[in-house]
Amino acid sequence: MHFDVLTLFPAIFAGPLEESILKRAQESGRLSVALHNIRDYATDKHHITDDTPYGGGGGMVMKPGPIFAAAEAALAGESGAPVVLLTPQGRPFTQAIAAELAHHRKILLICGRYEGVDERVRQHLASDEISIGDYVLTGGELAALVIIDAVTRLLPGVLGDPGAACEDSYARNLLEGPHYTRPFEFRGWEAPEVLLSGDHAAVARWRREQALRRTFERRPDLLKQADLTRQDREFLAQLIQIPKS
Ligand code: 6GU
Repeated sequence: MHFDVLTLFPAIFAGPLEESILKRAQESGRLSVALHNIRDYATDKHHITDDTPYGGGGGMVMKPGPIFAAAEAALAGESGAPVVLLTPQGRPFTQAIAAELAHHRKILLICGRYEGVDERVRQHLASDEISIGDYVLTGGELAALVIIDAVTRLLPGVLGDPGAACEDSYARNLLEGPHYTRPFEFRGWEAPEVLLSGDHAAVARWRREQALRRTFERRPDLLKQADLTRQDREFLAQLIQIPKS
């Protein structure tokens, strides 16, 4: 997967891309990220990238010219790559969108600053607009990193365990249940016996029930989209009758 990122602040990306799984994904050739400084595409003497809004009012608006020029340089005549504008007005980012983006070979991410981007970027350059949640960030850079991270871990070979990405929360519309590791007893708090029983079917059932319980308690909205067996539904029905046990 190749990401081209258009930003006024390329240095924001250095830390997250140089650690852990994103670092290893680049080293193994599964991920590449090209950072393009929008300022380098401003043609005036002072490399100005924003201007006051037509019609007045506060704040500044990012000029269309440098963004179009940077995008055209990054795409180099290629067509078909998603051009994603990061903006709080975009569609809410989800695991399903991450999975959809992971099918592409190349993605262009445009980081807007929060005050705004000239509307012609949305209308005539972006093919998609994404928001990472209902709060306002100072710019799209952190959102771009969130998308790069969520997409990269879905690419084949990026996670050590090939099943990890489809097992996790949200892929199945269920939250994960609790995890335990050694020691068995920590400060008087014991791990659940069933996990040490060696009974794989009992462990699998317990984990499933914990995931169902946690989702029911914290995110009941997710249960509507989850793939539930008859046994799952019976367990949930029982929870509704005796909620806290
Ligand atoms: Cl993509 N950009 C900004 N500036 N704020 C956000 C966001 C994006 N997603 C949530 N808040």
